Amino acid sequence: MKYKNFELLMLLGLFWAAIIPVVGQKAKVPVPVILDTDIGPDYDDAGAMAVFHALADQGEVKPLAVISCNKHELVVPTIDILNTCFGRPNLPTGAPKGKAVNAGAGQKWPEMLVQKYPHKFTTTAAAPDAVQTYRKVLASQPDKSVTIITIGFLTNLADLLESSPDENSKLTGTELVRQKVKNLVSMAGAFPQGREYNVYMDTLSAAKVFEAWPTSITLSGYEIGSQVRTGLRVIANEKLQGPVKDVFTWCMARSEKDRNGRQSWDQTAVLVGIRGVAPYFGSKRGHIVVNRTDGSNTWQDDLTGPHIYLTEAMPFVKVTEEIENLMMQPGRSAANSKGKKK
Ligand SMILES: [Ca+2]
Repeated sequence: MKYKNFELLMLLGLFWAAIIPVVGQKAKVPVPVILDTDIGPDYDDAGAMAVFHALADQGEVKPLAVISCNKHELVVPTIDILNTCFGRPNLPTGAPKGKAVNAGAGQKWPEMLVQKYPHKFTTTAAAPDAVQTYRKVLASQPDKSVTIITIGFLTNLADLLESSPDENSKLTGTELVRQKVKNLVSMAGAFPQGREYNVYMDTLSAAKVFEAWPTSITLSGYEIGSQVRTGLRVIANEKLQGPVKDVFTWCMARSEKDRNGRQSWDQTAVLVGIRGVAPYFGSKRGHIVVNRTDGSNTWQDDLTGPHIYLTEAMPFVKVTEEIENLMMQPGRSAANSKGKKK
């Protein structure tokens, strides 16, 4: 009897050991996200897409689409390569069809990627209209559920606000955003003031979005990502293979100023868009104000304002470590380690 009681206790112990972590864990609800990128001119977008897919693999984000805000011919092929290598080749995409920036990469790293990895889109122009993709994806989602993360120009979002009812939704663009979007997170601006690339490259779109967007906006400014230098551990990681490591290896070798890692503006926006501001950053509430003549911005403090910008909270070295860890997740696809052109 004594032995049997002991056995029973052991079984009960095992039962609780198995059940307690499940009960104690906060259930993760994946955040539905549309990512909007200019991928090419800088390679932090490649790092940001790695973070995006790593968090999707961990069940923290439900990727809805990855859309280009840049007309350069290799942007959508590059998005396609990364989505494919991370095991999500069929994510909806899109590209601007109207007036938009056309900016390639000085270091020609997208040219290197398209030579090496499979992709079905051979040009950006072959992708569907970005606004149509936004409208279709947003219309299919529950109300007030979608987070949009922009790590490029605000072109598509300005066009989306102006869009008319269509077969996807009877709502105007502004109405559709108000109904479906929970929050917009943008790597844009400099705080409390400055002149930042994603704003000044398409100033009018940025001004329009920041004035008229009908949900809250979280801004990761220039001064945040510039303190987060990633890449050294990525390129030194012998177990890691695939396009993200290739891009960082290629670009860091070609840029003296990146020898200690590349500044990681876009990764900060993806991290915050999916996991939230805390514990990584603090924030300041108010309004961003864009100067339409030169694309610079200022800031007005306002405790009831619709915008926040990120401030330092966790030491930047810890944020860097967290982001770099996510950039080194291997991804789900075998193609990630056996890149080969179709
Ligand atoms: Ca970018």
